[in-house]
Amino acid sequence: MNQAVTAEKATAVPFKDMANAIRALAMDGVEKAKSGHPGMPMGMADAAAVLFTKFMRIDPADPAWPDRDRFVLSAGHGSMLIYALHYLLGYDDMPIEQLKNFRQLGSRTAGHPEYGHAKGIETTTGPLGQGISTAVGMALAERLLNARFGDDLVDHYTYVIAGDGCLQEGISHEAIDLAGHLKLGKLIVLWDDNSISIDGATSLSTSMDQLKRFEAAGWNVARVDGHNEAELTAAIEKARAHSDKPWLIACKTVIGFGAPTRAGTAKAHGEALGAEEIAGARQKLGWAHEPFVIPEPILSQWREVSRKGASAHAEWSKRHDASALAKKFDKQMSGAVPEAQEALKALIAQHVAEKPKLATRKASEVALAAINGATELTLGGSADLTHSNLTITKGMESVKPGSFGGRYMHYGIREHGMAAAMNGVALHGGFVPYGGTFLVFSDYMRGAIRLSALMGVRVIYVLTHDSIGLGEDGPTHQPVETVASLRAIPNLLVFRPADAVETAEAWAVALDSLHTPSVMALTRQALQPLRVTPSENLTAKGAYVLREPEGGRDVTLLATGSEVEIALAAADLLAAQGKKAAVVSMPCWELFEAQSPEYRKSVLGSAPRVGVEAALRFGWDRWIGDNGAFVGMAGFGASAPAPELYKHFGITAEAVAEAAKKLIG
Ligand SMILES: Cc1ncc(C[n+]2csc(CCOP(=O)(O)OP(=O)(O)O)c2C)c(N)n1
Ligand SMILES: [Mg+2]
Repeated sequence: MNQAVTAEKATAVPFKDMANAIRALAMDGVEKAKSGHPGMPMGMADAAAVLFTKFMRIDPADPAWPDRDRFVLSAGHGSMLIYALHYLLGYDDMPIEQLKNFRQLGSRTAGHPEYGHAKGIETTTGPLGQGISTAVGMALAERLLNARFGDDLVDHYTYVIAGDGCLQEGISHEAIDLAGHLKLGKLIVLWDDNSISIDGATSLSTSMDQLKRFEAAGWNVARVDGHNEAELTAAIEKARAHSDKPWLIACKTVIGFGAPTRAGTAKAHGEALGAEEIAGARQKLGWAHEPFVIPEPILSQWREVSRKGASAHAEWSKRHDASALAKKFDKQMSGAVPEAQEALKALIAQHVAEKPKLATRKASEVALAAINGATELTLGGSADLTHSNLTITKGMESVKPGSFGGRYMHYGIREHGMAAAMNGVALHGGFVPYGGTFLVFSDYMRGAIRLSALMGVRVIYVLTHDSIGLGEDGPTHQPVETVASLRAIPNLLVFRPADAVETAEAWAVALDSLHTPSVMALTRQALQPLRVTPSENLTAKGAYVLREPEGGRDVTLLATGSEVEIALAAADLLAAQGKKAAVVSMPCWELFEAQSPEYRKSVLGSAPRVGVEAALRFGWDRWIGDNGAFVGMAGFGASAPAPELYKHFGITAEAVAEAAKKLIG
């Protein structure tokens, strides 16, 4: 009976007041900050109100409930929409003070929604196009888990609000093509079809028929008046009922809806409206309340959403507790892979004993075989370079359209879409995604790699063909600046292992790094075994002394990856001439930087240093110091067999020994 009373009370608040609460908070938040984007939340307030009051299944008291619906505000500039929603829904970390401190230092209400800053923010958005593409990964993870655990445990939707900008960005094409192909039917995108972006009308720059585009990519499409509650409701209902394909619902809206002079214009996009315009909007919308004040009946009806969500959550918990799969499900969602770590330990011992000569891409494949054999949590994939990246291992089935029992993704030739999807998979939880392409093409996915790092998610990039060592494909395919540019991204571990042991160690660290993405920069060409005695995981230290000469050092040779064996050969040449060279392998600069100053000093020593890497010098001065030398690339590579290229560009043991001798004097 209580429920009936609540429901009756709920219907007492007109829908337009529910939506206007969002509009008012968005206007007021942006006005107080004198910064931000009021137009999008005002335009999409009706769609958001319909979505959240009638459909979203979330429990703000437990924002990590695994079977919650996911919501992605792909048009991240409209961040006040999500903050307003979270206040209205009653998230305990989003009191009204947070909205009053929009965009201020230390507040949760950052300029764009930031994953981890506030509960319920499923992903960081703001770089247009990333949200919708990340959502594809979330919707994929949902289907993968559903295939394993059934509707009782996993059966939720992924909703996206995307703007014109998100759909114009190239990454959206990769994402929608992938989602349409796979038939991710529980993905529902609401497009804020307001025909306005920053420069003015979208007709300035596009003639695209988005509905036809999405249809061509295998989506269901619908068109509604984005200010009409009934049309919005019917469209979302239909989309939920027909989950054969993903859905695009084009919501025709007026940007800045309600603002008397700015509505429908680019002036509503990205600045505070000003007191006069806001007063006019309040009048036009029929919203007589003070700034940041939401009357109790409206607030109470909004909070009903959370109460409904909590009871859906409770029902799910009952199903979960009664399920024979509960334990397995919890383990899957925990993301813990202790069995894989054990398997890697055994593999490393085997490598030390057997001393295989392997390309590090091959060593990575061997490591993956151990990992994938030990845990079911990994989701492999490649952007159409599976047999170059060596990312598939025995027994891995491909994920196919409408068929999600496998755990290997053919992402297609869509590097950026792959990286964003992997972010979505990691954020959703349940899988450890890794995906491959050539190292040089990491530039094609840099936007998403940067977000992996900013959000702190465990995504592992398998980037093979890591230098001129790839040979004949030539300079278009030979990275020279790429490793340096990846090292420049904060909170990203860039591994360039030197042999099979270091490669397995790098995988162990990457799997252990729950809040840091990793890059594996791997060779095409075979490398000598270097780590031939048992030891702790030395790659975890970032750099370590591989060879220490007796009686002190004349010089220290620092190298990574394929150049470590060159440094060792140079040390031999120097020894023959009575010069004492230490050799340091530096598989991961970021981890070395994190060691104690004492450890770093003990590794680097006080003798002059030579850096060796088949890449540009950029960044190396940090390690070789003012009086150091560098042997590597000075520009782009060339097309020829790899051994010739190493000679041609002077990356040889002789050249390293020569550089060392000059330093020793
Ligand atoms: C990758 C990227 N490029 C550029 C921007 C800067 N930017 C922010 S919003 C915007 C216009 C977006 O237009 P639309 O999605 O239609 O948003 P609306 O004006 O309708 O709110 C631009 C260019 C960005 N945030 N991300
Ligand atoms: Mg727009």
